[in-house]
Amino acid sequence: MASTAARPPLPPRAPIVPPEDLESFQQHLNKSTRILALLGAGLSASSGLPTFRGAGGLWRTHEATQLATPEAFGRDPGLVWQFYSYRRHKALQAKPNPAHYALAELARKKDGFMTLSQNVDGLSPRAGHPASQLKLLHGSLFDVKCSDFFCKYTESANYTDPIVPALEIPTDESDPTTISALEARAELDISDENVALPELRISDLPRCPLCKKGLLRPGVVWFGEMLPTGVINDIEKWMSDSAKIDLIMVIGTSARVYPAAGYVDSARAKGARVAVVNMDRNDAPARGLYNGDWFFEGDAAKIVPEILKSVIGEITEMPDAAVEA
Ligand code: BJW
Repeated sequence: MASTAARPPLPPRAPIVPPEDLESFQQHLNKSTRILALLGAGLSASSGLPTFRGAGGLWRTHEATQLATPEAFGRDPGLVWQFYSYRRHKALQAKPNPAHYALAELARKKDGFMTLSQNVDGLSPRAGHPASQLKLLHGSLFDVKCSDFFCKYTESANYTDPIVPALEIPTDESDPTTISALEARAELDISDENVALPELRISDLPRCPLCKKGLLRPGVVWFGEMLPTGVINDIEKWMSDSAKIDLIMVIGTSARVYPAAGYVDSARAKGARVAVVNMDRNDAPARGLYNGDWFFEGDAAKIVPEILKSVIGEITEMPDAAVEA
């Protein structure tokens, strides 16, 4: 028979951010009208998506950043497509976490809040972040475009997974534990280098439907490529709309990639105080932190909803603005 004795009370939970930092940050947030956020891969880490550098930064035997170049695509488009096809698949399986929802809610509560995201995973749009307050600096995994310089074909919101049959995650039909291709797809992780990948022929890869000549490529910004002109212009306009910026939150990014990282300095030059949310205390912006800045150490998915609570209230379970089939 179950005991009826009362359980001893649980010890109080340690606060996830130091109360004095939380209080001073929230006082500043509450009165801020012009706010920026610079987002990076750490924001989506607790949604199960790997980051680029440090732990999780390897894909099979390749550095993720080495695959994100036009040269890598030119050399081995099959390998680069396998990398991006895997990332599209993982991003479609992932769900936005409380930090994505909290930032979307902050955008609804404060007109003067603008988010600059380096992420290409589609989780902020799926959390309902207002599009007019979200600038995707590095494009999207779900945009594709022709790799031929002279062809201007682009396509957005392409969620076909895999984008062509040859990029299907391989399943071993001879393995009796493989009950169905669907189940195997969920279990197999092609980032594991022990999973054999099929040899791809160029003719297996997605081809441009317009010029019929060039290969399609992911609509993301690779090293050495320009960020989308419209996005850069919108940000410059937002920056010059007022002489002052009150706050920039730098969330889950190593802040090492330019021009994105440069927005921290631009905001500071307009008076912004800087609040960093990161798992790693060494990953402060390149020019360091100043008096009056904040560093919130830990998982963005837990910290962001906590520090924004004074404006957005409690984040409850929200619907996923689902990707159309
Ligand atoms: C957590 C967490 C948790 C973990 N909670 N936190 C000036 C100086 C020097 C160099 C340059 C310069 N200007 C330009 C350059 C060159 C280059 C560059 O910046 N190089 C640097 C590496 C030095 N920049 C470019 O080439 C850019 N283009 C350009 O400038 O064009 C100019 C031009 C003009 C005219 C003609 C032609 C060109 C383009 C940069 C494009 C970057 N692209 C990528 C790939 C996108 C596609 C894809 O996703 O595959 O963008 S690279 C990769 O890095 C990706 C990311 O968006 C970006 C930033 O990475 P991020 O998000 O910061 O991730 P990580 O892994 O680095 O950090 C994760 C962080 O999270 C860590 O701090 C963790 O601790 C933390 N974390 N878990 C909180 N749970």
